[in-house]
Amino acid sequence: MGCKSKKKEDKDHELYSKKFMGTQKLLLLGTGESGKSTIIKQMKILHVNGFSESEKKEKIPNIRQNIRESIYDILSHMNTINPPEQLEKEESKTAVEYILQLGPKEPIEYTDEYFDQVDIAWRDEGVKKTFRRSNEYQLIDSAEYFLDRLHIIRKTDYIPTVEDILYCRVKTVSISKIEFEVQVPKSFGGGMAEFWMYDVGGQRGERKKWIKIFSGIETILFLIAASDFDLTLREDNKINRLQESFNLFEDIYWNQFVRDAGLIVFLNKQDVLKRKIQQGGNMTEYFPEYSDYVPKESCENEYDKAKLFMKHKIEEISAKNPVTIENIGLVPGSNILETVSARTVYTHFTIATDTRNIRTVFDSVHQNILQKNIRSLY
Ligand SMILES: Nc1nc2c(ncn2[C@@H]2O[C@H](COP(=O)(O)OP(=O)(O)OP(=O)(O)O)[C@@H](O)[C@H]2O)c(=O)[nH]1
Ligand SMILES: [Mg+2]
Repeated sequence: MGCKSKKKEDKDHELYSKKFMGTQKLLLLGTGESGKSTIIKQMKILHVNGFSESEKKEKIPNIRQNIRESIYDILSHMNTINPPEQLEKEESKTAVEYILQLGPKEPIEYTDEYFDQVDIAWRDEGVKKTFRRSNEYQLIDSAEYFLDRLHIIRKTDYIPTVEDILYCRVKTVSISKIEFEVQVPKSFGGGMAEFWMYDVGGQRGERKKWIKIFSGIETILFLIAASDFDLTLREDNKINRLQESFNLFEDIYWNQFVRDAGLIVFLNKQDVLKRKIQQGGNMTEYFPEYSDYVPKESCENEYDKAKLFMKHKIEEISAKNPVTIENIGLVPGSNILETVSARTVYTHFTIATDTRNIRTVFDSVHQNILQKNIRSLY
């Protein structure tokens, strides 16, 4: 601030306040399960009125469905993974048969008998081993979280906690919006800024709907699940999930319909990435260039290196010459018709399920947006 003249500061504030009388439209983009809807839930917690008791109760069927789907998916892959896993206890066999025969989906009445069988199966070490190999098949992120809380979730008077709601997985198949206001820091002129944040479905089949809301978007928050490096897509099990995210980011970076929008990348699921790397997850197996990567910044451990590698990939994509980019076609409008001038891409490391982390990250996100808007007015 020190070297800025008073006059210039006044002008900044004047322009900024003018601009911020209008609503800022943010769009969450990213592949399936990258964490977009979780960010919407955090905005409701941080900037609206959180979840009422009746809203919490409404989530019970979804949470129980998460349990049902998780245990079914784990059990049905015990024999399909290579080499297969065996049950540790003979008594678990009846429980496994019971759960598999019910299938993975609603409708089901969640009886005591059902929860007892899930409990027996989940305690079996062979089932746990299959769970630990879940990158070899498709399993929702919250499987362990909910299965470990079975004794609470099964109760008739169970009311979900805010954390349960943040972990609950429901695939998005429509476009939704949350409206909220944020206090503007004094350094940017104070007052309130109004935001509309849009959520879309990220799986391949959902992306054709994206174009409907591209117009008028000022900022794109692009989510990448950093922990996806050892997973394949639900939609196509031959494609690496993290690679799909990088390709999709590239498509969006050069997309003619959103070329004026600011781009902010969230390298999300840092908690899961950290755990995977600490447990021996090997990035080189999936991204061979990782072995030659030497970070510019100093890093203390392998997790830090993995984080920085992903940031570096984003910078690499942003620095590419557009002439060399081909239409990847992951979203409509991604074919290059003209050169798009270089854009600033802000990157944040996030844990979407952690409200404190998201509060801190959004303090800087709002500043990124405010700065961009001040700059674009000159
Ligand atoms: N541990 C952990 N789980 C996360 C994080 N972010 C999201 N999740 C979980 O990941 C799952 C998927 O998150 P969603 O927010 O539904 O993902 P999405 O991007 O909206 O997915 P689509 O609607 O299919 O496009 C949910 O169960 C979340 O609780 C994170 O940072 N850490
Ligand atoms: Mg979603």
